[in-house]
Amino acid sequence: MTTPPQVPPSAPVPSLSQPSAATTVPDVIDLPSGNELDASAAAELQGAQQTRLIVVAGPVGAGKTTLITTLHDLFQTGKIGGYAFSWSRTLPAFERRCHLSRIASERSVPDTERTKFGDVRYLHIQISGPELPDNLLDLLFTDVSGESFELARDSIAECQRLHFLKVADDFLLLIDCEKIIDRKKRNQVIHDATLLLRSCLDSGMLGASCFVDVLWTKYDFVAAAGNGEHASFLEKATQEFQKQFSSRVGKLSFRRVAARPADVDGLEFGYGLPELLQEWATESPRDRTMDLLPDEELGSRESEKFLQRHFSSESDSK
Ligand SMILES: Nc1nc2c(ncn2[C@@H]2O[C@H](COP(=O)(O)OP(=O)(O)OP(=O)(O)O)[C@@H](O)[C@H]2O)c(=O)[nH]1
Ligand SMILES: [Mg+2]
Repeated sequence: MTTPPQVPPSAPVPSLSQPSAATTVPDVIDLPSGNELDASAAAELQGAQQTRLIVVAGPVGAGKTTLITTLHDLFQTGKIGGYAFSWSRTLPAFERRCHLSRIASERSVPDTERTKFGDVRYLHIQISGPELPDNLLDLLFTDVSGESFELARDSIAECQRLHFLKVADDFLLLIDCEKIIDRKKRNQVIHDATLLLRSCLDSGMLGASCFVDVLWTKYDFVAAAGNGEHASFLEKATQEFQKQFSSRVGKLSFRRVAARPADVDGLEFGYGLPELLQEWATESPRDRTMDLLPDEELGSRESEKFLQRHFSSESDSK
């Protein structure tokens, strides 16, 4: 039988919010559960430190969850570029999402579990590196099912339900190259991605300073097809995006990404992700606080009341 750790009454209690004077100090250490964060917990985290919110958007199966979990996996083996993993508030949540891709799950082909349709969840990674303010940067990623974005693409009202868009620093628009190499599907895929970005902007949900990265995900499919036709199709689509959106967002970039590529020459695991991380670490769309809680979800907890009081004047003036 293991003995519970003895904690002196004066030991600090790791917590995202400061305990009030009336709070009694518990006799066990209150370790974070490590579950993914809901909007309220994400707001508390943001209250504690400056955090960059990265919205990972795209239709079902585009590779959103795999992109985030691959970052976590890459950090298991060392630095990415010059940046080291510092800590995560959501480690077990990462591990659960990585499970199907691991040998332990006894699958012949690595896979990612479909994200369930429902509320937004957030995954957190703190990185450290010499160029960062205080040598640290907190990254908060949304993990939302593709259905939510498909609804938002087709309806401004549905788009307005995705309240986290309002405080996004980065909007990653994932476009699935497995579909791009299918000549019957590819025009529709580009059209759908254009509609989603337009819906987010026309609804006023995505700010004009937000950085938008169009990610050609599963790029291994284009690389494996090996003919220049797909690459020139992507080039034309890039020009079309630039024409429509470059003046409407803070920055518009395009990247080839293969978070978990099949065996294709020249494409390593996490292809394209170090460059993304470098961008987050070195360029910032704005300096501001964010309020992740939609007004109707502001509850009665003290931390939520604090956030409401603290940020309401700022959001009123937007
Ligand atoms: N070949 C290849 N497959 C990938 C890559 N990235 C992801 N996949 C696969 O694509 C499938 C869908 O990936 P997910 O990350 O679950 O996609 P998602 O966008 O989160 O999907 P929803 O949660 O359903 O919206 C999984 O089977 C992944 O293994 C890649 O770079 N190359
Ligand atoms: Mg997912």
